[in-house]
Amino acid sequence: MSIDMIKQSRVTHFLIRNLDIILFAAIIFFKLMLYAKQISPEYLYMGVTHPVFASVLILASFSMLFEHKTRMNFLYTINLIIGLVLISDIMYYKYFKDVTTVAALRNIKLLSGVSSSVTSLIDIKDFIYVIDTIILFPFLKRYKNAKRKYNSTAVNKIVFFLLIFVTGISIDAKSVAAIAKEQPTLLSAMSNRIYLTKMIGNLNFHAVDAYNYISTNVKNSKKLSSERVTEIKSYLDDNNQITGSNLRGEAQGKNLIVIQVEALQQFAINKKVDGKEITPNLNKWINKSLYFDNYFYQVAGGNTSDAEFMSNNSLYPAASGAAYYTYSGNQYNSLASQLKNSDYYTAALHGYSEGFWNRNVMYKSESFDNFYGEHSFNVNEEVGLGLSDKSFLDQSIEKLKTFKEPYYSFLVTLSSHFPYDDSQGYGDFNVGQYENSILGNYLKGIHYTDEQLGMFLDKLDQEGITKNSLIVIYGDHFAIPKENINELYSFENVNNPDDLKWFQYQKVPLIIHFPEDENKGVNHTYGGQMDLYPTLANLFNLPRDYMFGKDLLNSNSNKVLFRSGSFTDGNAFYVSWTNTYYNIKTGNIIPETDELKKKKEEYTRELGYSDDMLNHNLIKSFEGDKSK
Ligand code: GP9
Ligand code: MN
Repeated sequence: MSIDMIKQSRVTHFLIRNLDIILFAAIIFFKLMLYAKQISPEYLYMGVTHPVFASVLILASFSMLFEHKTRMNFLYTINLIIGLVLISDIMYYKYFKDVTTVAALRNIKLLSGVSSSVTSLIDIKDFIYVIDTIILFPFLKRYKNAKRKYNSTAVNKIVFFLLIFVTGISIDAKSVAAIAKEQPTLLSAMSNRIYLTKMIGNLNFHAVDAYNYISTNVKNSKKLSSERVTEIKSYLDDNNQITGSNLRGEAQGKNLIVIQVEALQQFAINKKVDGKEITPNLNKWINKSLYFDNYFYQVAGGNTSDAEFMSNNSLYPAASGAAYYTYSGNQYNSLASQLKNSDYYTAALHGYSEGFWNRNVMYKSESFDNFYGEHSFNVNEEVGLGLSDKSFLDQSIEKLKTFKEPYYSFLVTLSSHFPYDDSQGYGDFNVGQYENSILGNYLKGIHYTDEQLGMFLDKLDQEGITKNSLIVIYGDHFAIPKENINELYSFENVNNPDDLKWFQYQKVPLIIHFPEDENKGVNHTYGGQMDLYPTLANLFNLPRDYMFGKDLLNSNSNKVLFRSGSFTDGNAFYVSWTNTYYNIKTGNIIPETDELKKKKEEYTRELGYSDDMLNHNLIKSFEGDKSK
């Protein structure tokens, strides 16, 4: 027999001996690519073949460690499990346009309202993910009982395992590293799970999610000492002492309508471009409202969801990732829960995918009675990221009119979303020299959203809703990212910008409109999104428990603390990444005084307290202690 023939027969023997693994790999690869296609109806990113193939290699590599019969059982079982996971993922996707996570499954009870809708989406075609396990079953038995002349040695098994495993891991690592470079917080914040799955495949997504879930739980498994718990509790008791009665209960019993506006950055307020106001409607409403012009966004890895989290709980964002994802199973003392205790109906409204930022789970944890997400709206017009602000706000008014009063409605807009490139949707707004720049596109986008907000607010007026409602409007976070900040500086004629100057542009407007335009004026108190809940607690005469923020209407503190550890007290600004202090008035760098050092240490402790609150679900323990 020639050399070639010997080689040929060896290869044939190798393929026959490992037919089970080859078949398994082909079937799983097919299923994963079919799933990838189903969640990317518009365009399948073919780069996903690499991480998908890598994830199959990794799984297959473990089978090399087993004897023939065990190996068959292992492969068959894994194939069945993956098939069932893909069926559940497809059902979840069809309803939420999202991917299930451990946290979502763990909080499945929180999704009870939609489980029937999700299961109603089961389609017979989806059983393609498991049909092979039925067809292959008889062959499995025959192949398993077939006499084996060759059983590889333990060394061979380990060598083959390592070869295949390391190959799979290295291909996978390359794909995951690329996505981590493109969107650094995505793997920990899991804000856009569908995008992540499209990039790295279903198995890798679940591996990342499982890793996040386990690492958070391992980190939090250490029980807090009773001294630490007592220290946190006394800090919070002290921080939540009532510090005044200005406007206390002023809005008690009234409806509360909070509108979180996507990327509403303060620099656009009361400004013109090419002689025309950028936000004429907000400017008009500011003149008949209480306006806070030193109000900062304090978001971190959770971006928009952090803005919601802070505004509704007065807890700092997660140290990494998104609290809306990592801590969605915690108990909260949220604004909705407190208003519900005062017999309010509470609803969150947002015209985008319910699973984005894990809102469908988190709003339940925040005790909202209902969440009107994308499926609750007629997506009859899209501007920017999805349902147009115009259509969202028009439809939302009709919903508000059906709510049992008093109600708390938390609305989150969408159209003015980075990179603000839907110029057609935004309509004509001349931005002069800023045309075709991020800044210029933003001005168009926020001008469009301002127009819709103006119509919404005027309609509330016409419907008589403003007469017995408190209306709160604020921006969720910056609009112009750091990489485009020079466009903003040139628009603002800022020369020699430094970190202090950058921070001074990280404000968002906070507008509080009272019935009959009462209490209007400009309040210069330095504050941030952490302070909204305590301020509303004062206005609605709600108890103040477990809040880290201050009541902006009854505080002489100008403290604003950011997740990065940076802070201001209204006179100095501390920039944590350069460990530098600035005098706000003079703009000069100043030395660290004992007083500033003490504040820095106190504020660092405070962030730690908030982290422990989240990591150890302390509100649940504190509330449990109360009921004893
Ligand atoms: C998505 C919208 C945008 O629902 O809130 O979130 P962002 O990308 O701004 O964090
Ligand atoms: Mn946002």
